[in-house]
Amino acid sequence: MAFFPDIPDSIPSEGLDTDAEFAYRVYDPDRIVLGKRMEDHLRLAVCYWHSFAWRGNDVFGDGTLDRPWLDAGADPMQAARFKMDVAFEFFSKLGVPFFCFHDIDIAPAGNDFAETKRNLEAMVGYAEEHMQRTGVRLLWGTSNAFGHPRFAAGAATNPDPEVFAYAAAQIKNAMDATHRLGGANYVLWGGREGYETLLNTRMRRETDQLARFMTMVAEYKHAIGFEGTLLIEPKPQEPTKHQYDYDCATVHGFLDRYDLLGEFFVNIEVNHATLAGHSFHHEVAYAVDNGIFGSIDANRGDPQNGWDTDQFPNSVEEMTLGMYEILRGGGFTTGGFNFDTKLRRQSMDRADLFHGHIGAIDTLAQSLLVAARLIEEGDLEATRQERYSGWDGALGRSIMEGSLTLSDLEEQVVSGEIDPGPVSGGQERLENVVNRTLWRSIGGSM
Ligand code: XUL
Ligand code: CO
Repeated sequence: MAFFPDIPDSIPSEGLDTDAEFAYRVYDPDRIVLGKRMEDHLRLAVCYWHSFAWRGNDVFGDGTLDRPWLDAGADPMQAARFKMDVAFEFFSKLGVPFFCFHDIDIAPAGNDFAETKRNLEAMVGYAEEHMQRTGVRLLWGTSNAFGHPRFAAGAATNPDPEVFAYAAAQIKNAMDATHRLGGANYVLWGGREGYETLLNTRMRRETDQLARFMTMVAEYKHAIGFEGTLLIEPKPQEPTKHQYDYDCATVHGFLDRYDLLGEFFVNIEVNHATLAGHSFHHEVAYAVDNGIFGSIDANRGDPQNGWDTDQFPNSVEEMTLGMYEILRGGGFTTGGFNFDTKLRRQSMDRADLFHGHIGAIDTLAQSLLVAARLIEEGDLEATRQERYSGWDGALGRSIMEGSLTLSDLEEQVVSGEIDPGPVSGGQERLENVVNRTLWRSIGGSM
């Protein structure tokens, strides 16, 4: 029996002039953009946790959403299968190629770890059947090593090595599940890998533990022959006051320090970037430029508050700027756009989950078109090229090759041979270039 009986079996791509609520206006999986299908550019995924494992509760109030499988009293494995049936009905009606999950999203905890493991294995088997039937694939799997009270002081960074060991066991099983389901990536978000107060914390020892943990994860990936990409998801804080994987630059420094570059890449979440005081495209550009770009969680924050609201992306401008950097870096390899998005608590109609995702998917599709146009027209890149062209000349090359000293340069400046004048950065013109391209895209002229 369908959980979404009023929604058509698939969401058609009907263009901007359609009146249909359940239709894509811009997203068209087969449309070719820069020589590649739109679906293959975006690699869209729905997240299991906020969409199906969350009731709409917040710190001030109970769940509001219609999620009958979460009701108390249901047989846990039966409820997990019901939840999965609904999840796959949703994925296939929406027409996205991928989904993402945490271990505890798909399988209930047992009375002990061995039973929890059996539950997970059984639900992975059930997921395999759904994936075969629908063709929906796994973008990434992950483990929730932050929710249970045993992880209150961290998982890998816990002062107690037994908690480290417990997290290791849990993550091994989640990696096995991801491998078995052919996941394209495995994600590690260190929700409690940070501190609440420095007064009780040995920061360096905790980061050493985190590095040891990540090394074990990389070794296990190779041991089982998992070919997906390992991704670390940066976030500056929340739930902890300070999280060690603060932003892309911090993660990059960590990977470099502990000799893990090449093993881990980043899963950048739009609102984690803004919570870290960066723009989304700053984080993407940093990751691309430093060879650690992996995947995206596309959910945004609210500009008026400082917490993780996990809203559906709806700003074409914000997503275009990030998309431009992604395209400039050659696009996704194993990564994609995951919607780590929450409905608002008042969005309690079953259809709201569709509205949120449909709007978000069209926003990304439109951003792709605008970013592709910016790449094709080449103005931004040509301006950058020209701005740095001095570095291709004799002086720039000699400086970078290391053949000039401070004294050599001083000599040339004293002699008047070098006497630079200020040059405009042209920011306003470049912002106009982006806006003109955005405006041209309104009305479907792309
Ligand atoms: C939390 C967050 C997580 C990770 C997966 O802010 O983004 O949902 O994406 O654990
Ligand atoms: Co996320």
